[in-house]
Amino acid sequence: MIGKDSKYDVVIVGAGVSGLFMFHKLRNMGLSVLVIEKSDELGGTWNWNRYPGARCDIPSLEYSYQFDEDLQQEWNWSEKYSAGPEILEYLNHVADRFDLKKDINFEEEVVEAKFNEANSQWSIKTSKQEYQTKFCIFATGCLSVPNKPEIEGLESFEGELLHTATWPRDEVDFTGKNVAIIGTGSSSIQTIPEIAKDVNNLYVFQRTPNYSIPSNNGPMDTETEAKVKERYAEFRKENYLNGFGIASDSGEALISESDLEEVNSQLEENWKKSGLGFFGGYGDIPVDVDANEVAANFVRNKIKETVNDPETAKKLCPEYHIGGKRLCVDTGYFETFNRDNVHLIDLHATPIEKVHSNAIEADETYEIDTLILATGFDAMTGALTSLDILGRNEINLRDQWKEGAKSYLGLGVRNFPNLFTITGPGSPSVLSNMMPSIEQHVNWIADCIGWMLENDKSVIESTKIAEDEWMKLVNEIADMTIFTSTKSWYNGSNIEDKAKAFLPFIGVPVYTEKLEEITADDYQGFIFDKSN
Ligand code: NA7
Repeated sequence: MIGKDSKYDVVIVGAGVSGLFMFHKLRNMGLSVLVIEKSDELGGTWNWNRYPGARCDIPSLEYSYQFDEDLQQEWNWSEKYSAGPEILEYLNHVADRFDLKKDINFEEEVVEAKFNEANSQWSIKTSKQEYQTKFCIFATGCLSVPNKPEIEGLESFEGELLHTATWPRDEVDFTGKNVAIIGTGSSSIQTIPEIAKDVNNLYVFQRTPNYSIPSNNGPMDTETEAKVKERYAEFRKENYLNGFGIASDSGEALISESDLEEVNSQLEENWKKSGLGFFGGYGDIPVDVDANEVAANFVRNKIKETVNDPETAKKLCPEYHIGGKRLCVDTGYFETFNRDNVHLIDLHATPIEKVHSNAIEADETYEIDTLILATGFDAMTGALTSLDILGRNEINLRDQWKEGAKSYLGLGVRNFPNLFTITGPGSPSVLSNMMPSIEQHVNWIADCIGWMLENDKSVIESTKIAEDEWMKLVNEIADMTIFTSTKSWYNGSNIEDKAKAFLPFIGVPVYTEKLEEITADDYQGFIFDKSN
């Protein structure tokens, strides 16, 4: 057991996809590193979100680490889109292969991180003890703090209460039960078709409908897999050059410059095979409201063709711009509403009045055994503002971000020296394939620490001007797109009292270019040891 006041070069918070790789990198550099993980298992998102139907919406061949050629050659995914348990198995395989588990402190929660000006060290206070470290890295993910809605009477519910983001390990038996689910985001869209098979009745409480594209998932096509593996490194590089960092069949084609009949036949093809790539299928869908409306209408027509009851179909059709809320990828979601035991309740028409001990009251009172909250997350900042992170002059990050989170490159925050965030606000993160974006940040942080050691620098901090300019750019780019037109967790609108600010950087290639330029220019925008 590591004792109180143990000293490390680096403490990493979180043992998910980013924490595991960060640990591997830094330990290989000869640094003393501790990983602290709240759960008793590694895996982050894939450990917590164990609801039936949990699946990655990025194809398996792209959603995996690329840092080790043997690893990426030897691992075989069973399906085109991997299910949660298989990803968890993969992450455990990686941890075993690189001998990571023994240096992770499980079941320990960080409650405070405090920078000490006198010795430039961080004190990390956990549920169990305290550590000193030079560098502190938050690998706590973008979607890790569940949003629990304030609904009158929720605490009086006496049946089984579940949240998709904190799903129990043991299988939940829905057989013959009356079940309600609140929320119709990606988690709900994935789990509804699975749960509907077992329940007596499933009541879906929808506030805002979502666009969803069929995954057309199936067993991994071994020929495709072999072709990718022949040139895995180039495949990854090519994909990361696309706007959202995922494979895309789109060229530079624009809906606004194309024949409508041709557009519809191309959209049909994209609908069948592209998943999330549907959104980038034409270059102007994300930026031109008229082009966006063509794609949106295409999806609305698909919903109307799929759902038998016209009233239900109408309620399932979103009106906002496609992509404004995170696009979903499903397996039989809209079809599920043709089942007799699935009922859609439109909360725009009649909001939830109250939860009773055994029922939900909205347009009528629905008696239920189980209530599932699929109500999302305090996205992008929640994992950093839900504990006390105290920087220079004991300023709390939560207070510094009160009017909106500001970060430089999504990697560093002014007043918080030697603290790094992986896929923090202001980086492509949730608007990219998380895997390569995580690897990009991990590699950058490791290189930066290496550079500091070589150049005898001990403290790094971003400047206010760099941070302000960076977030200005994030917002200028977002304003050129449809992303700011809709209330979403990208801009904090799903959490009451949260500052409404758009947080992800849109455009992986531009981000990458800027990151490389800044780094080559001696880390412009950061100051070292307050000297330059
Ligand atoms: P999301 O996408 O944030 O979805 C949450 C859903 O819950 C969404 O439909 C919300 O409606 C709804 N919600 C939230 N609060 C309430 C209340 N109080 N009453 C009714 N409905 C509510 O979270 P997910 O977990 O589905 O997906 C998150 C990401 O994880 C996903 O995009 C993937 O990247 C993986 P709203 O739209 O706010 O009206």
